[in-house]
Amino acid sequence: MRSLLILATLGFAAAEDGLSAWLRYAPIPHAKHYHDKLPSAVVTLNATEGLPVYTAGEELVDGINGIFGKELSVGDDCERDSVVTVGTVAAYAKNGGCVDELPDLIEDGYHLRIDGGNVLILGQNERGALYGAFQYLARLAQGQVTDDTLTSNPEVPVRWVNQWDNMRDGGTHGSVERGYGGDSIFFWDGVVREDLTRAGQYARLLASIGLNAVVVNNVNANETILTPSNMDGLARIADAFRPYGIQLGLSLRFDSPQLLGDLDTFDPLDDDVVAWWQEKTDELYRRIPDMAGYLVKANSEGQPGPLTYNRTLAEGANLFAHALEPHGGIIMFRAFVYDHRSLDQDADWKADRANAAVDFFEGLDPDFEDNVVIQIKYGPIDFQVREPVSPLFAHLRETGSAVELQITQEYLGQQAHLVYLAPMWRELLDFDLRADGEDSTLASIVSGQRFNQKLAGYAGVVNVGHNTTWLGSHLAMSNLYAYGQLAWDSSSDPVEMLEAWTKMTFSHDQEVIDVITKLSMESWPAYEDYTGNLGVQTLTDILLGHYGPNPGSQDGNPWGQWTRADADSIGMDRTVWNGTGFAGQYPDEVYEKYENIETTPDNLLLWFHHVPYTHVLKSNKTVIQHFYDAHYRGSAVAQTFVPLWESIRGKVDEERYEHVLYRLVYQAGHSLVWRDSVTNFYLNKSGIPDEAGRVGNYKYRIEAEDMALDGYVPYLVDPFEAASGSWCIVTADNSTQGTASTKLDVETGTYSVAVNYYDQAHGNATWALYLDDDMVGEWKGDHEYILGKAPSMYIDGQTATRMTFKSVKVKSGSELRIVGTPDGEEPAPVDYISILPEGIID
Ligand code: GCV
Repeated sequence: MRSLLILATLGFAAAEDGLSAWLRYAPIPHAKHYHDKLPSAVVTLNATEGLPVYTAGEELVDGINGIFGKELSVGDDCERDSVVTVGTVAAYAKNGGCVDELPDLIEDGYHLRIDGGNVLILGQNERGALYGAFQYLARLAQGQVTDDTLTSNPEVPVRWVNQWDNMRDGGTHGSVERGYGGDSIFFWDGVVREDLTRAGQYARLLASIGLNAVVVNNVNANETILTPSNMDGLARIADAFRPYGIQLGLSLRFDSPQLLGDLDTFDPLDDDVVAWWQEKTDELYRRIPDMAGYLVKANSEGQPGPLTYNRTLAEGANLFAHALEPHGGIIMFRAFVYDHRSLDQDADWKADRANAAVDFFEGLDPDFEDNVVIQIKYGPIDFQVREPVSPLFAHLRETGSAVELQITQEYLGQQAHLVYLAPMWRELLDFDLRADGEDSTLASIVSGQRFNQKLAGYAGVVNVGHNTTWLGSHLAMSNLYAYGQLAWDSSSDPVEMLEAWTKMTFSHDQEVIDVITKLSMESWPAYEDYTGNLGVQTLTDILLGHYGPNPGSQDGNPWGQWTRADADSIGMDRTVWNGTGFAGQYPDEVYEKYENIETTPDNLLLWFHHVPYTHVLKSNKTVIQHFYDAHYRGSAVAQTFVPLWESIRGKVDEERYEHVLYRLVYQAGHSLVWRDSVTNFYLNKSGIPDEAGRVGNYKYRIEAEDMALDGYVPYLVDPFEAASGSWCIVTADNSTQGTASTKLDVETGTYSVAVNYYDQAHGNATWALYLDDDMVGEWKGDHEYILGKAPSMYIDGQTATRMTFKSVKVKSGSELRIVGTPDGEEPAPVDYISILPEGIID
């Protein structure tokens, strides 16, 4: 039996900076006790350096050493006792192993047999063997040192991730579009990076959760990706991926033949265009024989496509399908097709961006080639906190579809807010579209089972960056982990995934597991509560960073994320009888449910219906009171995240503890910004007061514009609701220090002192807070270097921030003074200061 000498170690330092994510292989409690239940040697079958079985051997050596402190010898005798053998089924059979009894494996599947120290890991292919090794190691890392026999096959063949990496920094929305973890790990300055270490590490993480391909560049693609030197660079990325069985995919720009190839057309039916794409595809496959395929965004948000030439989307997709077919590649063609320039809500009550996907794809289903997969965002608009499942999934019967999920939290707090997404994905995957009146969960459709399609699956927009945390936040990595698990097995449970992830990422300590589970499981409902509820969408500023609150930005523009809020009513009427007709795109049972206001669930009410603010929900509350209550409830939950996390201080390494704490404190403050912005916006629109008297009444606040100002001047904020009382103060110019002071009219006692200010990009202003002659604290406006969220230079809901000093001793009649020093374009803005007795949030 041939084997491989494994000498290398993986070189992943134990530093707790997040780089190793859940693959830390950290020692587990009582590690030594397990030594005699573990293998003593590893045997890899027919391993070649740079391919997954070889990697599997390295991981097993490294993992068992890290977790248990046991060094495995590397041998070639799999007959001897206490050996972990890893390889393909074919290699095992060739080497005399008995495979007669093994259950069937499909592509990428594996068997795992654990019998004390004798462990057999067999993959249907090399990648499957590596998945099996990672599965075995994941069990060990969670302390499961028990005998077991299992066979695991992936539910779907397409388990891809998409990176929206630009070729250069300063491309659309930064180096990684909607990426919050730093610069691209693949590209820099228009070319592929020389050092691709992070690309290999990324592939390792993805392989460990069963994923199989990465589209490395932005769907808003650039034709220069196809220059000869960049194709050489792509080949180097593919080389970095290959040891982990991860394949490379590529986003293409539809008009590349014109931009790069000097053709005077990009018509998909033009012979020269067809030949151009074939040649480019052949060139790519010469460099990267195992390339996974292409991803194309066509006729959407400025990206060109076949419609320019009156060709159908199917003709556009098939252009690439034909070029890829000889090489076995697939084309992921996006359903995110809409025209963001011509939609007009005033001119046409029936206009609706949500209709676009089904309208554009209607009738094309039979026309797509077999190697086309339609990649569909989970909802009809754009990764909102709550959307119904896209009805297009029920329309494609012959062509396979993949659901596009977003791990990067574009509209969901951009990793500066904790939002564990698996519960949302669970609900979406379990949603039954009732196609032809039969069970048709989204999971069954994208597995290809429901409509008997061979190609189908998952595409996750991940957008990791150079930051050692990958996504910009340690806790956000549970989303990537869960995405992989769900793509492999759509029935995976959000809590179980989280617990497994926590054990491997942080600790086996039950308190740590309980705290992270509680925080994470409460995070999506809380975020929905304090951002946009009842199906109104997230209410982020959609014209700028998609981050902070700006409910007014949804309407009055052609982007089509409308709420149609006026003085009396709110919501998109998407009924067939009176509205945009969107509800009619669903199969009958679902259509009837959404068409009828009585059967539409409250959490999607405003998605489907336009109602007065006084409309009474199933909960017996009015819409407007629900808004008020939910925003207060959600932001109150976010306040609890901080003490919860603090309760495990010392049980998590200091570096990651502080990193997470910083973000949770920030989130607690920003959730209040959200609460106040949204509730005041709708109070102002509707004129209907909050029954509980909270909205607009903040008795613990001292408005900065009401303080005595020296060097500071009042500033009217736009949108008005992004400032308490609509005003803040800014320094008179960008070189004058400002002071705002007031005499405190509070009883002597211990308080939390909260300062709401604005941390803009383009400057690092400083603030210092004093009580009489004592400094309470000072801080800098440097979030642009700390939080990965979209930077903003405006004084608005994106930059509004709260700083809280706890347990401050305050004397009645003391002078409170805040001194702001501007820097760059940041005029040290202050909104208000709250003197909060114990337990009060305000
Ligand atoms: C990559 C939304 C995002 C864009 C993104 C687009 C898409 O519009 O804001 O940044 O572009 O979706 O998914 O193509």
